[in-house]
Amino acid sequence: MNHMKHWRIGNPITTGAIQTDIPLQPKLDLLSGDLIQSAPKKSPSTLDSATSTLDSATPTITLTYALAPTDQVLGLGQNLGGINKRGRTYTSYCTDDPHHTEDKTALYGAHNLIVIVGETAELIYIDFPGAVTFDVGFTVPDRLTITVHGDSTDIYTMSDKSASLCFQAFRKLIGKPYMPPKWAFGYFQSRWGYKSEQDLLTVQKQFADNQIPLEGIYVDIDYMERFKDFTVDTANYPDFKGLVGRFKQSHQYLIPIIDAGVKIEKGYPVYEEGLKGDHFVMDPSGKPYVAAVWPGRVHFPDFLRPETRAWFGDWYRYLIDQGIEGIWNDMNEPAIFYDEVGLAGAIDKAIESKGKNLDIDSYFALGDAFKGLSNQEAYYKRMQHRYEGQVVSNHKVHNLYGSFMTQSAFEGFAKHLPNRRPLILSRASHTGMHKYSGIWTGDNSSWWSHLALNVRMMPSLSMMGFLYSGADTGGFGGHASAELLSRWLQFSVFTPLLRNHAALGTRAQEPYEFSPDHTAINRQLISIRYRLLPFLYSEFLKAYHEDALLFKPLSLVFPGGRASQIDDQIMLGDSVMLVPVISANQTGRIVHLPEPMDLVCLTETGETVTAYKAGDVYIPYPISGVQFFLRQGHMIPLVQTALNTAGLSKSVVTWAGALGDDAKTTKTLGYTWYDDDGISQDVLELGPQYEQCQIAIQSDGSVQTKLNDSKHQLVTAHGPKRVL
Ligand code: MIG
Repeated sequence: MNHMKHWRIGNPITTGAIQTDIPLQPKLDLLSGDLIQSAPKKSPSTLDSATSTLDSATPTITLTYALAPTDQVLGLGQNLGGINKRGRTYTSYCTDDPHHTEDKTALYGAHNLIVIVGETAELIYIDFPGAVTFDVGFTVPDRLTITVHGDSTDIYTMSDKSASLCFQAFRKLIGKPYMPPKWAFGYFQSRWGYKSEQDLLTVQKQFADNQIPLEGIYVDIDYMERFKDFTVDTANYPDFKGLVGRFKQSHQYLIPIIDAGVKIEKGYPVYEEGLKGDHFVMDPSGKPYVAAVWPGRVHFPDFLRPETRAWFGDWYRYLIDQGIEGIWNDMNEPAIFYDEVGLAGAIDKAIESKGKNLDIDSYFALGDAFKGLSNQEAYYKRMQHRYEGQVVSNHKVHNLYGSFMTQSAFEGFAKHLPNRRPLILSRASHTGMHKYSGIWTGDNSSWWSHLALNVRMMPSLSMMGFLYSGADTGGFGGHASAELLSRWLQFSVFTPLLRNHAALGTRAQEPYEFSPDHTAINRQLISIRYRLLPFLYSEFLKAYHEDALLFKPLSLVFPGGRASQIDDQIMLGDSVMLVPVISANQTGRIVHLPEPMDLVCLTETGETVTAYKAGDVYIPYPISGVQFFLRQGHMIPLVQTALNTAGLSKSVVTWAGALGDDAKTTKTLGYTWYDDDGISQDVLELGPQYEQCQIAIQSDGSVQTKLNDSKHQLVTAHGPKRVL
């Protein structure tokens, strides 16, 4: 194995992503080709050239790799495209763009990790806080071109036998991920548009009346008083603290949203304190920078300053004091509707156009002046941070903003709710933010293609250490069909974050909003999530402690063959292969089985296991129930469902075991069951806590077990159910 190498060009700005000190390679002289000479000269990849335009006004550093035709390129975390990133361009520049269409190159995260997989695996991580572009065989099919938009950067490289070893080494480099509380693995309902306490209570009651499990409700911007952070609209929420308490009595949680922008309003304490403490980012003249988001004009806290993080982090106490144990940080790319200069320019253009005969060019230019007002690069160039003793434009450190906001929240919670794990999500992220929170994948749409995207994105998020993640189930924008929601739930019951969320103005998509039949189907699916929950939590803890991927592409487990090209089946942990249905009007799907595996079909109360041979097979997959394949020799625990995590118990456990259909020989099934108290932070420092569960089946059918003392039952592909 080769060790991680650390290269430095120029005088880079720290990102905070790297937690391990890796000694620097001798100074890198791009033009002499140091990096090229150091790169391996065999397959899969050769660093062909490294060039730079350091003396230009917009300097760039460019690395070019030759790709062999069969090399796969993995990584890039939260972005569009396939699991294999070839054939596309990608941009790391945290962007609030709610239209995740195929022509886009950037989403909310900036995750500059690439692993090229051929005969060996080559890792490249660009530790840089500004824009980076990746042309992965798009312009020239056999070339990977990485362009760093700056004159200085740190670069980490390593090569090893397999991609898995590279990802593990990378995770060690960036540190342990955020560990959510166990209740964060429950089912959450959300909707932008719940207006009042009454709305939340109605949702809670509907779930109860329909016997659908509910762990909590996300509370979107309308709970605030005119979109001001750390306020509550008392007209709609006369007793917020009381409400939070009532939910908690039912073991349910409210998760309010916090936005990055602080409303400019005389007398509003967050604004007044921010001004007094000099906490806001500046414009080029040194005054607090003015931009507009939800509340109208806002200032942005300068989260890159430790003092500002501590100040803003303390404000989460406002919510913690009312019983809140989880939050979601939104709009922290940061999203900007317009700034003063941008808006004035567009208005001037409109005035100029008045009375003019607008032709094809001027008509579209006028429209574009307004349509293009949001999130302009010019705004980020005007925003000035104070970071590590210098004044630096947001553009140069753009990708750090959301992460530092979320670090502030994490530290605020750690201080005011000590030793209790909070649920924290952030929309924007940079590599390294996985230490402080999970992410949701942003404003997707109620489209089948976005369900497919969700499936493909989960492994890449694992690669970056974002283990606690998931998509808006059912889709955020647009209108969900009953079928789409249920198919999406069949996948999302496996993602650590399971949240149904929808945008204002879209069709209601709570699980009971379609037909009585669909209510029953969705109840069943969400109930199955709770049967799986201890297993999911165990796999999560395992990935946490072992720096492993929670979701993996098939290519990592079955390299080389056809399986390595598949991106609508993924592995969960070491034993489970997920095979979601991701298109409309299907009653099943074709599955590729790289080896013999057993199909597990779950209902709310029962399960069947069926052995399959290797190869391509069509499996019926009805819209009710949950199915997946289990690798032979493995077993996984299933518990009895409950209406929330507080109601779960391990006293009765059904093991789904994959023995195949050959019962003649002695076989042993095993499972390492990780668990902890599910809530305190310090238990993680004790190291992994687990129980080795083992069932040996003799050729005469007799069973020997090493299990804890609860009631167990084993379900396998053949023979009667064995109660242990
Ligand atoms: O511009 O708070 O991604 O989940 O519902 C929209 C309203 C702002 C974007 C988030 C979405 C949330 C919405 N927010």
